[in-house]
Amino acid sequence: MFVLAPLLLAAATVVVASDERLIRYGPGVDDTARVSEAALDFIRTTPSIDASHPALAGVDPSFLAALASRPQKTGPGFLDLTEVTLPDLDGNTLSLETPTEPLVAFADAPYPTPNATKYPELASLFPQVSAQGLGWTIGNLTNFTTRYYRSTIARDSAVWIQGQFAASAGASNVVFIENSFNQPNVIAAIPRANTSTNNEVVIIGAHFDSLNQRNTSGVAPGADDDASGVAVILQTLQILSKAGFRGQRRIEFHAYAGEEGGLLGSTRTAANYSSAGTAVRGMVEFEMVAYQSGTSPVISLTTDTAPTLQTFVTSIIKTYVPEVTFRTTACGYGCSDHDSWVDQGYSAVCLAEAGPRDSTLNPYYHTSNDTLDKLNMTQASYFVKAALAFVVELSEHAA
Ligand SMILES: *[C@@H]1O[C@H](CO)[C@@H](O)[C@H](O)[C@H]1NC(C)=O
Ligand SMILES: *[C@@H]1O[C@H](CO)[C@@H](O)[C@H](O)[C@H]1NC(C)=O
Ligand SMILES: *[C@@H]1O[C@H](CO)[C@@H](O)[C@H](O)[C@H]1NC(C)=O
Ligand SMILES: *[C@@H]1O[C@H](CO)[C@@H](O)[C@H](O)[C@H]1NC(C)=O
Ligand SMILES: *[C@@H]1O[C@H](CO)[C@@H](O)[C@H](O)[C@H]1NC(C)=O
Ligand SMILES: *[C@@H]1O[C@H](CO)[C@@H](O)[C@H](O)[C@H]1NC(C)=O
Ligand SMILES: *[C@@H]1O[C@H](CO)[C@@H](O)[C@H](O)[C@H]1NC(C)=O
Ligand SMILES: CC(=O)N[C@H]1CO[C@H](CO)[C@@H](O)[C@@H]1O
Ligand SMILES: [Zn+2]
Repeated sequence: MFVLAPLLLAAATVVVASDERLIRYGPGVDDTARVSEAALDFIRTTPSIDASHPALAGVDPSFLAALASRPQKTGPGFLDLTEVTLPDLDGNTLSLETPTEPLVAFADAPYPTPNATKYPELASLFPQVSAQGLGWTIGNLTNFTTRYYRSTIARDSAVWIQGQFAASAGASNVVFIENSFNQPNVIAAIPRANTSTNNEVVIIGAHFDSLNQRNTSGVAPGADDDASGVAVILQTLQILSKAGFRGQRRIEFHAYAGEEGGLLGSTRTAANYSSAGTAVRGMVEFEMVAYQSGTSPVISLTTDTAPTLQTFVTSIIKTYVPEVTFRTTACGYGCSDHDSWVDQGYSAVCLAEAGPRDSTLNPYYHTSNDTLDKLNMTQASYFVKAALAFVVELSEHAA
């Protein structure tokens, strides 16, 4: 069983005032802070933090020092755990667990060695990867003026994704996990073939909210960040559903809300799974996958988390996606939704077009110019191959 990391967890009662948020900014026991909404709004919308700015008066200096140490702010750089402390629609509150030792002992589950001979169906699934289909999804998602999690239309894009998921997976296999703001997480599943074999879940995810960092009320197309990741998980679902694929493990496709606010939707989802005792075999986040700065495709793997899963995913890409240049990159704490899973002791990694320090990173992200015309769907299509290989290898035979 590869359930939870061997961490000593102690439940803690957490009370958060209505004008403050509970932040975790690093893996250590004491790496938490209570920060006012106003100061957090400033932090969320400021690419480079100057700790002496008046808007940051009174903010925990260790939190500010941690933010300043990030390579460059791509993701929020912290986890906002406040969502976890809020009741769900049924009035149940998730238990917020505070680690009693540093969160360095990631679930280090053993993984198999990828073997293309053992999964011959992948060779027939790969030709169905469609660059055009990815562009269609990104085009439709960028058609929402914004997908900012606090906008008045924040829910519309979730409903659109629900419709797309349901068209492939069937409506009964799609659920919302509601958040305190008007943008739920959307989750689709391909149930396992045989309910008596393995109750672990294989997850691929991406966030569907977008951010215009200069003006949160402004246009925020978020084509690369992260409609591109949503397009990858949606197409993976479409291809597997069309083929009638069923593995020994359940496969889930997670579209997260409010990532730009502090991994809000994924912290709540991961805490929900942890509270329910759900075992996760492995989780991969797809975060900005369609911008190609050179003439050839690149896949970058983040190196901050889950060493054995990193080795497995590296090997998946080298085995099944030899067309790409493979790179590794440090992402920094709180850089995307996979960190919400790591925070709950699960094995999770992130795939992207580039790391936050790389000059090849999309220069348009978090602006009104993060649009489809800047992207290359051939580059994005290699991530669908990686996603297909990842979920088939980990679900089909339950090894
Ligand atoms: C957790 O997931 C279950 C099942 O999907 C759902 O009923 C419940 O509302 C979720 N809890 C929260 C806090 O979202
Ligand atoms: C790969 O899978 C094939 C078919 O299941 C098997 O015969 C072969 O021994 C496997 N190779 C390795 C290196 O495990
Ligand atoms: C965007 O929306 C407009 C108006 O509804 C529609 O005509 C167009 O086809 C859409 N474009 C994409 C790429 O979805
Ligand atoms: C389900 O798996 C169990 C354990 O491997 C096996 O005994 C059983 O025959 C399987 N059932 C079906 C319907 O495949
Ligand atoms: C932000 O964008 C909105 C909507 O386009 C606009 O009305 C507002 O003036 C902008 N605010 C700033 C400060 O540019
Ligand atoms: C898109 O990327 C592929 C390789 O991934 C390259 O062959 C192609 O020329 C690129 N297209 C454009 C329009 O840059
Ligand atoms: C978007 O691109 C246009 C045209 O290149 C440029 O004038 C504008 O400053 C850019 N806006 C942002 C927010 O980057
Ligand atoms: C469901 C949906 O909104 N689909 C639209 C996606 O974009 C195309 C145009 O590219 C429209 O024709 C679809 O109606
Ligand atoms: Zn993102």
